[in-house]
Amino acid sequence: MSDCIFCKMIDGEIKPDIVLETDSVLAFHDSNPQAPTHVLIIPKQHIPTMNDLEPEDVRLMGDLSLAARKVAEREGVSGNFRTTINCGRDGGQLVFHLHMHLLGWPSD
Ligand code: D5M
Repeated sequence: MSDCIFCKMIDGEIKPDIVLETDSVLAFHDSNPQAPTHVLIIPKQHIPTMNDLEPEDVRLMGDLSLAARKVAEREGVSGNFRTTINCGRDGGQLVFHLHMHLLGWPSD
């Protein structure tokens, strides 16, 4: 999608602060952090929202979850994080390329 900011990151046109990259997933620091650690984990495939998921995307959603685990480890928040996927404008979604927020806090 040529006008999608997250696709531009995947294509290298915009350079995010990357935490993790795999064949199917990119993870980078959110530009407007809502917690000490705030990382977005996105599929490289352009899927606008959760409402657009198809049965063949099950593996990809698993990839997102495994990436979240690795991101939490890398960021040192394995014991203290949560993930959220906003769906639709009234669900708080601003960027229409499916993404998982990982919000994490350091241990005491
Ligand atoms: O979350 C969209 C998120 O995308 C929001 O937390 C800001 C983040 N964002 C937007 N542009 C950028 C860039 N350029 N770098 C990093 N993070 C960005 P949503 O769930 O759609 O409300």
